[in-house]
Amino acid sequence: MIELHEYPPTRSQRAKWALEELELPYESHIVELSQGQQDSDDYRKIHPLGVVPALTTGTYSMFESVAIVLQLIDEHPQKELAPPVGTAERATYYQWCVFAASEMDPAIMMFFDNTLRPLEHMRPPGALHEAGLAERGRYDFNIRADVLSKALSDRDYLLGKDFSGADILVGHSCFMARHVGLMDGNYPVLDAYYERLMLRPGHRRAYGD
Ligand SMILES: N[C@@H](CCC(=O)N[C@@H](CS)C(=O)NCC(=O)O)C(=O)O
Repeated sequence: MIELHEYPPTRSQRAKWALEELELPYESHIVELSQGQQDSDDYRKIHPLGVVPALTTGTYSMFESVAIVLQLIDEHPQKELAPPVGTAERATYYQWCVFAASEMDPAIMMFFDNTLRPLEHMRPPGALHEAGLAERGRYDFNIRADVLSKALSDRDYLLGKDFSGADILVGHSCFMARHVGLMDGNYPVLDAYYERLMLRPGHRRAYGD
Protein backbone atom coordinates (compact mmCIF):
# COMPACT_ATOMS: atom_id res chain seq x y z
CA MET A 1 0.00 0.00 0.00
CA ILE A 2 1.23 3.50 -0.85
CA GLU A 3 1.57 5.72 2.22
CA LEU A 4 1.62 9.50 1.85
CA HIS A 5 3.09 11.60 4.64
CA GLU A 6 1.37 14.92 4.25
CA TYR A 7 0.12 18.12 5.85
CA PRO A 8 -2.52 19.83 3.68
CA PRO A 9 -2.41 22.36 2.11
CA THR A 10 1.41 22.38 1.86
CA ARG A 11 3.52 21.02 -0.98
CA SER A 12 2.41 17.51 -0.01
CA GLN A 13 -0.70 18.41 -2.02
CA ARG A 14 1.28 17.80 -5.20
CA ALA A 15 1.75 14.13 -4.34
CA LYS A 16 -1.85 13.82 -3.20
CA TRP A 17 -3.19 15.43 -6.36
CA ALA A 18 -1.10 13.05 -8.52
CA LEU A 19 -2.38 10.06 -6.53
CA GLU A 20 -5.95 11.27 -7.06
CA GLU A 21 -5.47 11.95 -10.78
CA LEU A 22 -4.01 8.46 -11.17
CA GLU A 23 -6.84 7.01 -9.05
CA LEU A 24 -4.40 5.07 -6.88
CA PRO A 25 -5.36 3.77 -3.44
CA TYR A 26 -3.18 5.19 -0.67
CA GLU A 27 -3.07 5.69 3.06
CA SER A 28 -2.66 9.21 4.41
CA HIS A 29 -0.44 9.94 7.40
CA ILE A 30 -0.77 13.49 8.63
CA VAL A 31 2.50 14.91 9.91
CA GLU A 32 1.35 17.63 12.31
CA LEU A 33 3.82 20.36 11.37
CA SER A 34 2.24 22.78 13.85
CA GLN A 35 3.07 20.35 16.66
CA GLY A 36 6.60 19.59 15.49
CA GLN A 37 5.93 15.97 14.45
CA GLN A 38 8.25 16.48 11.49
CA ASP A 39 11.14 16.56 13.97
CA SER A 40 10.35 13.20 15.58
CA ASP A 41 12.99 10.48 15.24
CA ASP A 42 10.46 8.24 13.48
CA TYR A 43 9.59 10.81 10.83
CA ARG A 44 13.24 11.83 10.33
CA LYS A 45 13.91 8.22 9.32
CA ILE A 46 11.40 8.73 6.48
CA HIS A 47 12.43 12.29 5.58
CA PRO A 48 15.82 13.40 6.89
CA LEU A 49 14.98 17.10 6.40
CA GLY A 50 11.79 16.84 8.47
CA VAL A 51 9.49 18.31 5.82
CA VAL A 52 6.53 16.97 3.83
CA PRO A 53 5.78 15.21 1.59
CA ALA A 54 7.31 11.76 1.77
CA LEU A 55 5.99 8.64 0.11
CA THR A 56 6.54 5.02 1.08
CA THR A 57 5.48 2.01 -0.94
CA GLY A 58 6.08 -1.72 -0.61
CA THR A 59 9.32 -1.33 -2.55
CA TYR A 60 10.72 2.16 -1.97
CA SER A 61 10.56 5.31 0.12
CA MET A 62 11.17 8.76 -1.32
CA PHE A 63 10.80 12.48 -0.69
CA GLU A 64 10.64 15.73 -2.74
CA SER A 65 7.21 16.62 -4.10
CA VAL A 66 8.32 16.99 -7.73
CA ALA A 67 10.19 13.69 -7.75
CA ILE A 68 7.20 11.88 -6.21
CA VAL A 69 4.82 13.22 -8.86
CA LEU A 70 7.19 12.32 -11.71
CA GLN A 71 7.74 8.81 -10.34
CA LEU A 72 4.03 8.06 -9.82
CA ILE A 73 3.19 9.30 -13.31
CA ASP A 74 5.99 7.25 -14.88
CA GLU A 75 4.70 4.15 -13.10
CA HIS A 76 1.31 4.57 -14.81
CA PRO A 77 2.00 5.49 -18.46
CA GLN A 78 -1.48 4.34 -19.48
CA LYS A 79 -2.90 7.40 -17.68
CA GLU A 80 -1.00 9.62 -20.15
CA LEU A 81 -0.03 12.34 -17.71
CA ALA A 82 3.41 12.73 -19.33
CA PRO A 83 4.50 12.76 -22.99
CA PRO A 84 6.77 9.94 -24.23
CA VAL A 85 10.46 10.15 -23.24
CA GLY A 86 12.70 11.74 -25.87
CA THR A 87 9.99 13.81 -27.59
CA ALA A 88 9.78 17.59 -27.97
CA GLU A 89 6.69 17.53 -25.72
CA ARG A 90 8.71 15.77 -23.03
CA ALA A 91 11.27 18.59 -23.17
CA THR A 92 8.55 21.14 -22.49
CA TYR A 93 7.15 18.92 -19.75
CA TYR A 94 10.53 18.70 -17.97
CA GLN A 95 11.00 22.43 -18.34
CA TRP A 96 7.81 23.34 -16.50
CA CYS A 97 8.16 20.62 -13.88
CA VAL A 98 11.56 21.99 -12.89
CA PHE A 99 10.38 25.61 -13.23
CA ALA A 100 7.83 24.98 -10.48
CA ALA A 101 10.42 23.80 -7.97
CA SER A 102 13.43 25.88 -8.92
CA GLU A 103 11.87 29.19 -9.97
CA MET A 104 8.36 29.55 -8.55
CA ASP A 105 8.60 27.90 -5.13
CA PRO A 106 11.71 29.78 -3.92
CA ALA A 107 10.20 33.16 -4.82
CA ILE A 108 6.88 32.33 -3.17
CA MET A 109 8.55 30.91 -0.07
CA MET A 110 10.85 33.93 0.26
CA PHE A 111 7.76 36.12 0.31
CA PHE A 112 5.83 33.81 2.68
CA ASP A 113 8.75 33.36 5.09
CA ASN A 114 9.09 37.12 5.41
CA THR A 115 5.40 38.02 5.73
CA LEU A 116 2.85 35.44 6.86
CA ARG A 117 4.91 32.59 8.26
CA PRO A 118 4.31 32.47 12.02
CA LEU A 119 7.50 33.56 13.78
CA GLU A 120 7.41 30.46 15.99
CA HIS A 121 7.71 28.32 12.85
CA MET A 122 10.64 30.26 11.37
CA ARG A 123 13.89 28.46 10.76
CA PRO A 124 16.40 28.96 12.20
CA PRO A 125 14.45 29.51 15.45
CA GLY A 126 14.40 33.20 16.27
CA ALA A 127 14.63 34.35 12.63
CA LEU A 128 12.48 37.41 11.93
CA HIS A 129 10.50 38.65 8.94
CA GLU A 130 12.62 40.93 6.78
CA ALA A 131 10.74 43.42 4.63
CA GLY A 132 13.52 43.56 2.03
CA LEU A 133 13.42 39.81 1.50
CA ALA A 134 9.62 39.88 1.22
CA GLU A 135 9.91 42.45 -1.57
CA ARG A 136 12.63 40.39 -3.26
CA GLY A 137 10.29 37.38 -3.18
CA ARG A 138 7.48 39.44 -4.70
CA TYR A 139 9.79 40.85 -7.36
CA ASP A 140 11.09 37.39 -8.31
CA PHE A 141 7.58 35.96 -8.34
CA ASN A 142 6.29 38.71 -10.62
CA ILE A 143 8.96 38.01 -13.24
CA ARG A 144 8.12 34.30 -13.21
CA ALA A 145 4.39 34.92 -13.23
CA ASP A 146 4.82 37.06 -16.36
CA VAL A 147 6.70 34.23 -18.09
CA LEU A 148 4.04 31.72 -17.11
CA SER A 149 1.19 34.01 -18.14
CA LYS A 150 2.72 34.41 -21.58
CA ALA A 151 3.15 30.63 -21.96
CA LEU A 152 -0.48 29.99 -20.98
CA SER A 153 -2.00 32.84 -22.97
CA ASP A 154 -3.01 30.61 -25.91
CA ARG A 155 -3.66 27.29 -24.18
CA ASP A 156 -5.59 25.57 -21.44
CA TYR A 157 -2.68 23.57 -20.04
CA LEU A 158 1.11 23.88 -20.13
CA LEU A 159 1.45 21.32 -22.90
CA GLY A 160 -1.51 22.62 -24.89
CA LYS A 161 -4.86 20.87 -24.78
CA ASP A 162 -3.76 17.93 -22.60
CA PHE A 163 -3.43 18.09 -18.82
CA SER A 164 -0.11 16.66 -17.53
CA GLY A 165 2.00 16.30 -14.41
CA ALA A 166 3.52 19.70 -15.20
CA ASP A 167 0.11 21.22 -14.44
CA ILE A 168 0.05 19.48 -11.05
CA LEU A 169 3.46 20.91 -10.18
CA VAL A 170 3.07 24.43 -11.56
CA GLY A 171 -0.61 24.42 -10.55
CA HIS A 172 0.34 23.90 -6.92
CA SER A 173 2.81 26.77 -7.14
CA CYS A 174 -0.10 28.91 -8.38
CA PHE A 175 -2.15 27.67 -5.43
CA MET A 176 0.65 28.72 -3.06
CA ALA A 177 0.94 32.14 -4.71
CA ARG A 178 -2.81 32.72 -4.41
CA HIS A 179 -2.77 31.48 -0.81
CA VAL A 180 -0.09 33.99 0.27
CA GLY A 181 -1.61 36.91 -1.66
CA LEU A 182 0.91 37.19 -4.48
CA MET A 183 -1.68 37.02 -7.29
CA ASP A 184 -4.16 39.65 -6.09
CA GLY A 185 -5.90 39.81 -9.47
CA ASN A 186 -2.70 40.88 -11.23
CA TYR A 187 -2.47 37.70 -13.28
CA PRO A 188 -5.84 36.97 -14.92
CA VAL A 189 -4.36 34.28 -17.19
CA LEU A 190 -2.97 32.45 -14.16
CA ASP A 191 -6.20 32.86 -12.19
CA ALA A 192 -8.17 31.42 -15.12
CA TYR A 193 -5.65 28.57 -15.43
CA TYR A 194 -5.87 27.70 -11.75
CA GLU A 195 -9.66 27.91 -11.76
CA ARG A 196 -9.65 25.47 -14.71
CA LEU A 197 -7.45 23.11 -12.69
CA MET A 198 -9.77 23.39 -9.70
CA LEU A 199 -12.61 21.95 -11.77
CA ARG A 200 -10.80 18.65 -12.18
CA PRO A 201 -12.24 15.84 -10.03
CA GLY A 202 -8.69 14.85 -9.03
CA HIS A 203 -8.01 18.37 -7.76
CA ARG A 204 -11.31 18.43 -5.88
CA ARG A 205 -10.55 15.14 -4.17
CA ALA A 206 -7.08 16.32 -3.17
CA TYR A 207 -7.85 19.88 -2.06
CA GLY A 208 -11.55 19.68 -1.22
CA ASP A 209 -14.10 22.01 -2.80
N1 LIG B 1 11.48 20.78 -1.84
C1 LIG B 1 10.59 20.15 -0.93
C2 LIG B 1 10.08 21.20 0.06
C3 LIG B 1 9.29 20.56 1.17
C4 LIG B 1 8.92 21.57 2.27
O1 LIG B 1 9.66 22.51 2.59
N2 LIG B 1 7.75 21.34 2.86
C5 LIG B 1 7.26 22.25 3.87
C6 LIG B 1 5.77 22.48 3.67
S1 LIG B 1 5.45 23.24 2.11
C7 LIG B 1 7.46 21.66 5.26
O2 LIG B 1 7.21 20.49 5.45
N3 LIG B 1 7.88 22.47 6.23
C8 LIG B 1 7.99 22.02 7.58
C9 LIG B 1 8.94 22.84 8.36
O3 LIG B 1 9.66 23.66 7.79
O4 LIG B 1 8.97 22.64 9.57
C10 LIG B 1 9.43 19.49 -1.69
O5 LIG B 1 8.98 20.07 -2.68
O6 LIG B 1 9.02 18.40 -1.29
